[in-house]
Amino acid sequence: MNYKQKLMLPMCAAFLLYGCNSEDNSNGADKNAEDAKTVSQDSSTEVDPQVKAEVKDVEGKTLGTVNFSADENSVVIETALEGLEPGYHGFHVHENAACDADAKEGPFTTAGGHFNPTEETHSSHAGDMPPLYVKEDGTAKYTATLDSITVDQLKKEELAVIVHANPDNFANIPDHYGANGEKGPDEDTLKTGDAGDRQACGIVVSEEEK
Ligand SMILES: [Cu+2]
Repeated sequence: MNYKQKLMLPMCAAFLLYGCNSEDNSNGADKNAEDAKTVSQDSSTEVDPQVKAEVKDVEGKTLGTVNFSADENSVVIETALEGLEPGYHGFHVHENAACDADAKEGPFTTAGGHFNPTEETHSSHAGDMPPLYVKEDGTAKYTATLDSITVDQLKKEELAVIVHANPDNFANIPDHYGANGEKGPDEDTLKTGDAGDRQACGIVVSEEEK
């Protein structure tokens, strides 16, 4: 190979590369358009309006917000709350978008029972969420993933989030806890998990309604 031949090789390679590149560019443009399509599809799921509930205590003080967002076939629940009693609290989505702290039957009883469209026993209610754990300083940070409720239901059904005073036993009272000849959980336990009074409430609203 003489000097000229040696010089020609990289030039040809460069030409081929360039030729190849320019072809690639036109394909690349299509590919970019495709990518843009994919991205806009992705962002349309991202901008899919989230659902939120601003949770307030009986005095009307805001304790924080509960966020619901879709993740494939699940709902991700995220919240940071403050001003609660330390320990575990029953935490549910209830069937009415009504948070009346002065309700005759007791604070936030206007929210009704747990969201339970399929009429299951407690622990299988669509509105049942894992309990909320509140730290000694009265704050709670919480993330849970559920496939028992959908963002669509949260958007459309006019619901509320309730924080209860007591832990939730999910109606799990084994028979050997029966007292006075009565065995197992009573009707109230089966319905509510004995989570007690309602300490805070937030109406579930879709971002698109705002
Ligand atoms: Cu509840």
